[in-house]
Amino acid sequence: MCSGNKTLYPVQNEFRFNQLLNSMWNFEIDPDSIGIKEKWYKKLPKPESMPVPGTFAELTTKRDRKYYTGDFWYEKDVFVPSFLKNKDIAIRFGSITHRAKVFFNSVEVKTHEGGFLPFEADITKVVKLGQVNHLAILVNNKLSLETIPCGDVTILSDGRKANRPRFDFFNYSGIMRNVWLVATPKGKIIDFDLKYDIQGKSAQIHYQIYGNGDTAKVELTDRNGNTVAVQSGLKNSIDVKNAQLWSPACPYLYGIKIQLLRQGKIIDEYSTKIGIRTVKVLGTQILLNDKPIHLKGFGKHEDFTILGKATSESVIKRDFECMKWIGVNCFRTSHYPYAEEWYREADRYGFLIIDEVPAVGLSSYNFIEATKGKFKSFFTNKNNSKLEQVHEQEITEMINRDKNHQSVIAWSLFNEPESTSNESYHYFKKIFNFVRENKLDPQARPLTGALENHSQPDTDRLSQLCDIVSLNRYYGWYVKGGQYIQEAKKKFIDEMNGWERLNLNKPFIFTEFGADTLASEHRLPAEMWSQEYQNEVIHMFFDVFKQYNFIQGELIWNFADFKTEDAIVRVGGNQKGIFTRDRQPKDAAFLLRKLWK
Ligand code: EVA
Repeated sequence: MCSGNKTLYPVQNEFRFNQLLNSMWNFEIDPDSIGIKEKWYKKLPKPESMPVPGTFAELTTKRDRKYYTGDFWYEKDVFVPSFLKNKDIAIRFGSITHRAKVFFNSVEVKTHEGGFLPFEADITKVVKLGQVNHLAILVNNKLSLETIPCGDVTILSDGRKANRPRFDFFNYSGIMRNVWLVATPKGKIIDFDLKYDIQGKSAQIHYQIYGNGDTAKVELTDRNGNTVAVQSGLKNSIDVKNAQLWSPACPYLYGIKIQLLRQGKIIDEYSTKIGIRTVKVLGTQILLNDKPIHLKGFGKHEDFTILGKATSESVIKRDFECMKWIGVNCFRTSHYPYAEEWYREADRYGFLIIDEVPAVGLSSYNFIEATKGKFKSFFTNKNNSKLEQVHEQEITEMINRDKNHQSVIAWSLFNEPESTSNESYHYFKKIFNFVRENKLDPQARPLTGALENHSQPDTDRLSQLCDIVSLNRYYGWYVKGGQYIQEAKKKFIDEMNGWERLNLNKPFIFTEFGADTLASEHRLPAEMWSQEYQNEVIHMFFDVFKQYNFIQGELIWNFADFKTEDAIVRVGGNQKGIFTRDRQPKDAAFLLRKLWK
């Protein structure tokens, strides 16, 4: 069982109530961090309006606001109806980037570190029922080497702070996911674990319910709402004869209703959808429901024009429609856990997810320098114990949040950290052991992490920790691009021969490969940045993939173009998308559709 924040996705029934608080809120920046001293949590002095979910960086017309770094505040009046008396009442945030202090009726009720996972602020003791209450949140978006994602802050000549991300996506911040008022009974279901066994045509669902009742009743229903099985007890198994298994080809979902009882009386209820499926690694194969599966898909981002990283169910739907059209079955939530609504919809669409913690930027070089052999150690710096603690906290919260999604098939514990030194090995050995020894995931799904180009067969130290070895490779782009693409292919094959010789007996997947491409550019012969060149790189990679039978998947970088910081290698952001930022296909989309279908 995981420790840390436990916060089930809100549901509404006889016992539970929730209300979305999304709307225009009040907002004010606090560049001199005077808000606490001047009691801004009582009332903001000069607020402007700001949408929740939303992010100021994508909405402003001013550069200093776009890159604003430091403290800022949100404020909202919340009426809490009196019919919620005798309930536990909380404000639930889908996430706040990157850290938050929550005040309710001027009382500090919660602090939370980490910008991509949900948390609840319990307001039961300070709420005024039947009245308008005051909610204020102090947010801070500074990057540091002690938190994830990693970066640092520089001071500009006019005294302003400026974030320097060590990662290649725009550092959008604020309240970018849903916010709810939630009310739950005093005696309640706090959490539940599910585990599956499949034998031929039947399956067993092993469940454990955490809560303050003395027993539970669990009902499983089929797609049409007919009862399939009923079981009782806080910990037990449900037999399912003729089980319909969940897979990308047939994402069959059952309904599960959990009722918690105390002295024979139902005190709480929680319902959701579940799919029956198993995931295992066997030798060099990844098995879904005991059958080998080849992963086809993308590394993605939460990113869209005007929205930044703000959750939009329309974007989720459009992305998944494009992914169905192109014929993929998988994506990685590079480089942070996405909003919960992505996973709920992936369960329904039948997409497999490699769920990634925001451990990006844990290195002293960036993705371009990495290919040029620059090296300076990151893990010798003295901040590592704080970093490790935050890293572990975020893994715990991620697994806890997403463990019951059938779409999630693996956990990615890092993206491109320093990976060749003793220090990095020891750091990550602790991280991987933390997950395994504490049995954070009841389903013990495979662990992985994305390795950059320094991690060659003779230098890498982290693949030994991984159940699946994931490679990010830019042959034909950062390594020997354009007219040198033949050399790139040779180097790539040399590397893969090296891994083959090592005979790790593990599945390999490619979690990144690709080329920046402007949708406006056509070139004959193909040149870098043209659509023809993106196709050439894809052909080159697929050609090599088919030569090695331990390669079990390819997730191309990236699903769509996305916003980054300004840089001389970025034209309006990263252009490696197979779709444009507004989700229209580049030529490569048609090629991939042929290759994947
Ligand atoms: C790129 N390369 O250069 C990508 C980055 C990504 O966007 C990487 O993992 O190695 C990174 O974040 O396009």
